[in-house]
Amino acid sequence: MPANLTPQYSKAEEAYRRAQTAQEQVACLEEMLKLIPKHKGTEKLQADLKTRLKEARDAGEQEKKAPKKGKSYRIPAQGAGQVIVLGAPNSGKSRLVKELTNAEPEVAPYPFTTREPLPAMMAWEDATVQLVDTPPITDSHFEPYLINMVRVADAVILCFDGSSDDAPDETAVVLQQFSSRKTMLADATGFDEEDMSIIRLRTLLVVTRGSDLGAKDRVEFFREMTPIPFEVVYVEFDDPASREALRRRIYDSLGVIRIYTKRPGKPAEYKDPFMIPKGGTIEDVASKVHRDLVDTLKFAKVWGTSAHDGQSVGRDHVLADRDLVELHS
Ligand SMILES: Nc1nc2c(ncn2[C@@H]2O[C@H](COP(=O)(O)OP(=O)(O)O)[C@@H](O)[C@H]2O)c(=O)[nH]1
Ligand SMILES: [Mg+2]
Repeated sequence: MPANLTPQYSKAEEAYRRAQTAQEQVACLEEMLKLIPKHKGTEKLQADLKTRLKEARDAGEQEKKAPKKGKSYRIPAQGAGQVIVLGAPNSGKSRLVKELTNAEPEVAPYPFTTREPLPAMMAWEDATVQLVDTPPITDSHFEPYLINMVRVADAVILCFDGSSDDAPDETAVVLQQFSSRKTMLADATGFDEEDMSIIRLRTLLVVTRGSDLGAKDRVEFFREMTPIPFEVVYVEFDDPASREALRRRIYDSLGVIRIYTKRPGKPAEYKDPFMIPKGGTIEDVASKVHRDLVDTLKFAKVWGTSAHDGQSVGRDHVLADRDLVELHS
């Protein structure tokens, strides 16, 4: 992203990434063009947006004439974020979802057990994260709906069977299936800086059967085959401590913090936090509480690590995880 883009612009861009129809895309692109700072440094991006707007308008006309066919799943995001669990057959996707949530996906030592995406909620402390189990990916088997599902998600878990010599090749195939469709499993989520048709998804590589003696070598081999800018975490699902540690890593991969709110004069209740991005501000919290609050907000009081207890701060104050905020309008 070129410098000097405003938070408002970034939000519009986020909405654009999640737009499901050409009509929604048109609305988001118009908003982005309105919000983008008009200077030399953004000229290329402005031109890019105009091209995309024209394409989206054309696609909108096509959609009206011939509605798109093919299966699509729109799984409404819930909790702190939506994480899509991907991988080759038998890489441990369903086992991961089963161990960390209350869902009961079929877990079996033969491939292609999972056919449909299955969302389930994972708890971590007082936050929840939505995990989505998916069908396996191979050279010859790829459910087209996965592309859209991944492109609107917050993050990806890529499962890698640490006990299998085939895991490096099989996992490279998963990466290729996405990269050939302009979707890169990467270190951060958002549009590619150079090319707005490419979307990048923050990815956590989860090495299942991670206590296998050859697991580290297999991951190293994979790393030599293909650049993997992801975080890597080893897990053995038969070991309760190992699988519990995975919860935190998954939550952390979302890059969010928890903010509690209280009403003036009312006691603090540290429950049902609002989730905002790391580096987020008072204004981000206000927009989550009520859309009108962003305009009417005068100041806030903060208790926690980002301020002295009860300190009055402005809307640009940067918050820390588990801060308590009192909004005054
Ligand atoms: N011991 C052990 N078995 C695992 C682990 N991860 C997956 N498995 C087993 O591997 C098989 C395939 O797992 P599954 O989750 O169904 O694979 P999927 O095809 O990716 O959904 C099942 O028998 C799982 O119990 C692990 O960390 N440790
Ligand atoms: Mg499965």
